[in-house]
Amino acid sequence: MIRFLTAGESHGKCLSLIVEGVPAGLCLSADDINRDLRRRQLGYGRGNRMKIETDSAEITAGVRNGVTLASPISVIIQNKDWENWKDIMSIEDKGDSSISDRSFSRPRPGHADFAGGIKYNQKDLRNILERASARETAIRVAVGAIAKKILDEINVFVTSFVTQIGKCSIANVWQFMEDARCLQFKSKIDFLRFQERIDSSPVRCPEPEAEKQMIEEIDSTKNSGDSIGGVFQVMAFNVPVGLGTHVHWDRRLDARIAYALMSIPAIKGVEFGLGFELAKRKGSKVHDEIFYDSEKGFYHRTNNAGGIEGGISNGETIVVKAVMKPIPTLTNPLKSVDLISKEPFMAFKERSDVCAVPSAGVVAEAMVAVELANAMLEKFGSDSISEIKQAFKSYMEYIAKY
Ligand code: EPS
Repeated sequence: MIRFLTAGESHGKCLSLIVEGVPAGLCLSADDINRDLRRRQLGYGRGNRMKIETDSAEITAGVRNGVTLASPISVIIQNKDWENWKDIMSIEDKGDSSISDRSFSRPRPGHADFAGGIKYNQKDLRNILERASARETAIRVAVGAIAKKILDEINVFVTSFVTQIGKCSIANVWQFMEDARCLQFKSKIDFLRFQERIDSSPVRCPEPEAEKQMIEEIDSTKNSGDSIGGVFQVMAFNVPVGLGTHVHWDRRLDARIAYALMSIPAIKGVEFGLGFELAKRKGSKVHDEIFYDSEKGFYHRTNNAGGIEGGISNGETIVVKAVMKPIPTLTNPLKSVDLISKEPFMAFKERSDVCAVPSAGVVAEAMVAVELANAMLEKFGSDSISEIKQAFKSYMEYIAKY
């Protein structure tokens, strides 16, 4: 079972990760992590922070000669912006009055500032902002990249794309998914080609017309001093039937994935397959009928369930969407109250992103990958990659003969 902890403030020295439960014998290098770190930094609508940072992972434990040892792995990502903040964010008490230069007490509606300030008895809301910041998601992407490496061993691939920004949405998500189904991703190279097609779009949307409208939407939002959210879809390909279980509430695969996605800052809703659309349809128009073919075995012709039934993967692509609310830091701020003077004021404003939905998709891939890797380790063993591959092989032989 993979367990991880992260530490780090947005403008602190670095972000740190300790991840436990990664099997022995997995080839792992910083480059495996850096590829996804770069993907998270991209996306139309990001603020100036991404021009400062070039996120890069340093593995400091748990790997020897490029191979995991089954011991805890630790990873660090330096914050380059720390140079500009080291007095304000100093760990040691320097008695420096400049610390108050970046203090604030006017919470931004929609942010953790207000509830966090009261809960932790902090008058300087920077003490809440720094940890609540989505900067922490960089290190989540690092743990996700390790989980993806585990999933690679059984040819399971996870990616995402943006389906909606503001009112602009992709017209035919299902057509795009059908194209992807046809590719089948027999190898990682096939999969990476598909992923590059998505990532080549500045908003990570593979439909050119929707992409154009999304970019215009972000531009007009920026011009009006506002922020905007949207929806992304995460897909996991080649997931075998039988990950997760119906037998207990906290082991259901969809429940675990939903929890993991809801833990990402600004995510307010999650849906699998047809999701909320299911409410409008009759059962006969929803459930994925089951077929058998002597060559391909059991299969479905539709995937309205999003690849999970009864908390168990059913052999189809796992399809899950999540909605991200608009970022709370606004250039034209909303009304707030100063927590010290209790006087009405406009909320605090600081450098921020206008839209971070394309990046949030990459973070969501990471969280889905962690949950899938966990379900995989639970089913096929978790001590060494060779043991897992052996168990996986015999399970697939069993399915073929079932
Ligand atoms: C982020 C870094 C942050 C923000 C953003 C995400 O950097 P800074 O605060 O220095 O601009 O750009 O965080 C938020 C939007 C937020 O609400 O905290 C990053 O690395 O993704």
